[in-house]
Amino acid sequence: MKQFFPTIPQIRYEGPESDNPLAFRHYKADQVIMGKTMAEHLRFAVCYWHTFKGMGADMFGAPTIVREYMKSKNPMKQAENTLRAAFEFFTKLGVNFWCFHDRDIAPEGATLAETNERLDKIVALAEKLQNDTGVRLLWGTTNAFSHPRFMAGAATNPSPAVFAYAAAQVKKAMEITHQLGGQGYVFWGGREGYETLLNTDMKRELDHLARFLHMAVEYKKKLGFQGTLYIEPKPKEPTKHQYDSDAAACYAFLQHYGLVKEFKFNIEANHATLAGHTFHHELAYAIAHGMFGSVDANRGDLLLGWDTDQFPTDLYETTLAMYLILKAGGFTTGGLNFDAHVRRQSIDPEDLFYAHIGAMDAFARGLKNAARLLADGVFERAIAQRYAEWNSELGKQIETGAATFASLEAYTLEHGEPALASGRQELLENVLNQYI
Ligand code: XLS
Ligand code: CA
Ligand code: CA
Repeated sequence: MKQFFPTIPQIRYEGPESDNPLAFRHYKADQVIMGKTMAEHLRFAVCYWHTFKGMGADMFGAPTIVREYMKSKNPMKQAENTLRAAFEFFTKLGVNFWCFHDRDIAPEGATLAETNERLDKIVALAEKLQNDTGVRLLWGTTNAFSHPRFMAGAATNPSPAVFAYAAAQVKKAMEITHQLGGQGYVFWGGREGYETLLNTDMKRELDHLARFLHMAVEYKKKLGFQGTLYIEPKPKEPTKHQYDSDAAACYAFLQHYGLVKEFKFNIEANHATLAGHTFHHELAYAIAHGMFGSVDANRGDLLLGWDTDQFPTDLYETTLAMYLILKAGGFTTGGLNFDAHVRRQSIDPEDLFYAHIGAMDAFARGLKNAARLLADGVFERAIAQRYAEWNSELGKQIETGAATFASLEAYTLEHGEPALASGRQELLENVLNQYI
C-alpha cells in the first residue's frame, strides 16, 4: 500500500529526556492514572477538516501547502487518497478517534443524490479502514455553512427550501455517522446567526432552529443511534452574532425549547476565548449544568479577535481543563478532538505530526498534573473551607428554604457585622504553579 507520509515512523513514547522531535515525552498510551490508561482518559481525536483539508489559505492569500494525497485531478480519487492518508496519519500518531464533516470526506456532486452516492462510496472505504486499523469515529457532523446556498444560514435561513436542504443533509450525515459507529454527532451553528437585525426575524429564526433540532432528535431515535448529540457554542464568526454564543446561551435555548435532555455540549477552547470567557469557565458551566460532553482542544490568541484554532500547548489550560474533567468523572462518549490547524508557514507533513505530538503531550501533562492536584485535594480543601459557614445553622436555614427575609433581618440585627475571610487567591495560584 502506498504511504503518504513515508518519512514518518510510528510515533512512540520515549520519555521526558528524549531529543527526538517525532516522539512523545509525556503521552504514554498505556500508563495507568487513577484507574484508567492515558488513552482511555484523553480519548484523542484528529479532525479531518483542518488536518487533511486545510491548505494554508487565508483571507489575504492562496494555499501554501501541497500534500501528496491531493495531487490527483479526479475529485473522488483525491477523496480516497485523502482518506487513506488520514488513516495512515491516525495510526502512525497512535490516536484512537477521528472526526469529520460530511463535505470534508467526499466532494459535492451536481445534485444531492449524486453527493450522497459519493459519500456512500467514501464511507464504505472509511468503514474498511476503521476495521483494519481499529480507529473509531468520535463524532460526525454536517458542513451546512460553506456552500453559497447557506449564505443566510441553514436551519435559520429565511427560505424554507434551504431549511429542507439542510435537513436532508443532516439526515444523511446522521446516517453515515451511525453506520461508522460514531460515538456522537455535533451541531455547530455554522451560519446560524445574523449580520444585521434590520433584515432578521430573530424570534422566528430561533423557533426554526429549535424545530430543526427536534427533528434531529426524532430521527436519531428512528435510526437507533445511541451516540450523544452535542451543541458546540461559538459567539461569532462567520456571522456577527451566532445564536449558540456560549454555554449559558445554549443552555437557555435548549431549556426554553424543551431540548435540554437530548443534548450535551462540545466545548471548544478557542470559542470560549472569543466569547470573552476562559476555557475553564465554559467547562465549569457545562459541568455544573450536567451538560458536559466533549472538547474541541485548541487555543486562540488573546491579541487577535478571531478563531485562530492553534494547537493547545498552554499547560495551565490543559491542567485546569483535565482537573475539571477528571473531577466530573471523565469522558464517556466524548473526547479531546484537536480542532486546530498548523500555521500557514508550516508547510511540511512533519509539521502536522509535531503539532499533534505537542498537543498530546500538553494534555498528557495536564492529566498528570490534574491527577496529583485531585489526589492531594488542594482546591477541594480550600473551597470546602471557604464555604464552611454554610454548614452552620444559618447556612442550612438558607439552603433548605427555611429562612426568610424577615428571619435574616432578625439574624443580622442580633449578630451585627459579618466576619470577613481572605480569598487566598495568590496562595492558591502559587500552589497551582507547584503542580505544573
Ligand atoms: C468552527 C467549528 C467547527 C465545528 C464543527 O469554528 O469549530 O469546526 O467544530 O462543525
Ligand atoms: Ca470546533
Ligand atoms: Ca474554532
